Amino acid sequence: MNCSMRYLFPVFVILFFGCQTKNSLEMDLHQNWSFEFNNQLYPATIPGCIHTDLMNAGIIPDPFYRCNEDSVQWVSDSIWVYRTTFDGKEINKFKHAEIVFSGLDTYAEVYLNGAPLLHTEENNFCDNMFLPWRFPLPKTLKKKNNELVIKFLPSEKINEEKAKQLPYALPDHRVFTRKAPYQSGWDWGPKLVTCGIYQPVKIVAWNNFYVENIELIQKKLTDEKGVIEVVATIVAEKEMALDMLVSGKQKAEGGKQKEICENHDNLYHLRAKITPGINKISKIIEIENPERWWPNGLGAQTLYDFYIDISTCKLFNHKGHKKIRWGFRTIELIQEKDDIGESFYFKINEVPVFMKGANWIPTHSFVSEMNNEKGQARYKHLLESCKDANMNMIRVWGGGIYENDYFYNLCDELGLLVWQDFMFACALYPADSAFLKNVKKEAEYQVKRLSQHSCLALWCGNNEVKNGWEDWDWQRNYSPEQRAEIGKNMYTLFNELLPNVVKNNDNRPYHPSSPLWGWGHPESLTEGDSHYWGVWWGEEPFEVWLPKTGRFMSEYGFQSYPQMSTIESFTLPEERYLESPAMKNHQKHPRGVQIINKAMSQYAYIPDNLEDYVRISQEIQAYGIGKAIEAHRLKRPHCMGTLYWQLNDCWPVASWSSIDFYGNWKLLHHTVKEKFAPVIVATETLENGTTHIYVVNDLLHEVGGEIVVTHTDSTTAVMSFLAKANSSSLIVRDYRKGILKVEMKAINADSLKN
Ligand code: BMA
Repeated sequence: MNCSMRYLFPVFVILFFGCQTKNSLEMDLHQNWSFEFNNQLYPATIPGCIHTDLMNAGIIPDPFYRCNEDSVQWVSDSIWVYRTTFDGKEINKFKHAEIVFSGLDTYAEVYLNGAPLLHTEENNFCDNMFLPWRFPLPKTLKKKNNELVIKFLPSEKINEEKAKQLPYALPDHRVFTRKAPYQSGWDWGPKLVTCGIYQPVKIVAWNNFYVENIELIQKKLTDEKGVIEVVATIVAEKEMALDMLVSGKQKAEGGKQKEICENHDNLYHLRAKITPGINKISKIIEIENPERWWPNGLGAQTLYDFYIDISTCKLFNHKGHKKIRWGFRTIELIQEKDDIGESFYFKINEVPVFMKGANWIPTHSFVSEMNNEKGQARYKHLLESCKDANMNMIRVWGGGIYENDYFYNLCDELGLLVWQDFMFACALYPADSAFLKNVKKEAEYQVKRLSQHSCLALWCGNNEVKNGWEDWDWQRNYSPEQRAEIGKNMYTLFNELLPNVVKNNDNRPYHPSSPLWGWGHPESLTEGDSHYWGVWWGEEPFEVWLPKTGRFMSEYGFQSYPQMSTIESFTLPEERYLESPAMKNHQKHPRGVQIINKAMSQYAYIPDNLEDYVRISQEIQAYGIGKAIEAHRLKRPHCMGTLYWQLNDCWPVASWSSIDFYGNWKLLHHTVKEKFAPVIVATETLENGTTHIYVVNDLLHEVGGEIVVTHTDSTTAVMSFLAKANSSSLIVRDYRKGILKVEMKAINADSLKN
């Protein structure tokens, strides 16, 4: 059961491990919470955050509505105190007990019955939103009404204090706190710097031993054999013998399950001796002829469910202490010098795969809203929409959060590979030893957690930090010595610390910064990944996509307005025009309207009413991004991936998204589905007006069919084609001028089968 499921069913759970009854206890602590405001107590929802609690109490209005965002800024400046009570009677029966917070946002002091729980050498308070926090509880608790108090300190004030300690100013002060960057406002998101117990909290108590973690490592994979190692971390109070048993089921598409080992006790059983303190025990498991997990579009997402039981005697219940799902696949990032520059592409199961997908931002301005039932439905809809639109990769962008397990489980099931940024974006970061130590703990925790998902394909150090440093005019604010120091700091963080954590805890590839080069550099077209923002930021026309295609297009995009019902959700009827304060507050790009207007006059016209403006903005966005996808795909193998900016929104807003905050597909998402189809026809118009016609075939076998060319004089021409497997084939060279459209017809149905 994952954390978010527990949140849905907040009940006492007592687990029985082994022969001793009541060896351990796990108890959710989500009840009876309140927060203080003006010396009064109000009920709090846990997991949750201060903004949603204040909204529920009727103290602040909905920040998404009209210009309310501005009127709730005071919330971020205050100290917020949360409290609850719990009984100690059951917990006192155990020798060891801990309170475990899966996530606190962010600076928090924790007190139990008036005494601080965390005053270590390093920390006076919790200081990282991306880490769980565990505190040992005193040996004896009060039978009733133990009071737990959490005091959240305002992160922005702490940022200002930390900024003063540096001899030079960094471009953005949010960097001093390990907290979701987008809360500070983005060019598609409101500024809502919240705080709270945003993830589940529980009490864990045990006697004899406690299973802290179980992980699975894929050691080797061939067609004949899949070798994995199951490693359990166990905390014990005394020397004892333990049994670990692993059983499993294989689950192919369609939900069919079969046992992978019939005799549990003999096959994957380990008896280990453990000693007081932390122990690691491991067992190698070999699966004969493993079926592979494939990304969406290339085959089934076969997943094996492994159930791991740990006990002091051989009485297992075979339900498993922990279930880990695994899909056998290999992942490589190929970066090799070639006659263009240097390649940047993924091989999955030894096959070069063209990546089709989008950039993912957090699905809500309040992270706590992602863990509840509504949040899970939002995840499901968005990720299923990715699969529907023929995507095979999602980039979790570095200005948001490391997503919850529910997200990665869905990606495993849907065949969506994940490009995972570490949470650093568009800024310069400090590198003092306390900061680096904190980041190291965060990276170790997140790498271990996410390495357990077959979908995870790549770790990337940050979003646009290198690009920002090289191209965004920051450097002129610093002396040569300061520049050298900042450069060194970036190197320490992104080229030493993070890759070392990845190397020591995972076998995925690491890429220091996305993009490798900013879009003004010629190298952005010849090596690494590229964010092409000449269109939009540079106001260039869509026709430049083709010559500006790099080796892997990890960002590019164009804005549109969300549909009228979404606009209606945040405006009064009389505010439904572009220049109204409410509409302007929901267009965060400084030149957004101007850039859309320019494209409208170039490709259509600027309408005089909002309904038409919304429609035409979506048509232009769909046309423009559709053209980009065609260009990137027809240029394979020069280019081997295209991830547009951005899939989704965190509130109702005008943005680059293809799906709005309420889950409505914009026209773009329909176009993406078409343009990401396994086989498409794509065209390249040359300067002399003639056209090259390509068929791009991502399938692993040849495909045959017909192309229909319609001319401007309404005549048509039909041509048959045979397109090579997993490539882009030039079918017609220099086709005459005067083409209206080119379509693909009658693909040989058999050849579409995998
Ligand atoms: C990209 C992203 C975001 C931003 C987007 C649109 O480069 O990394 O920072 O929202 O541009 O401007």
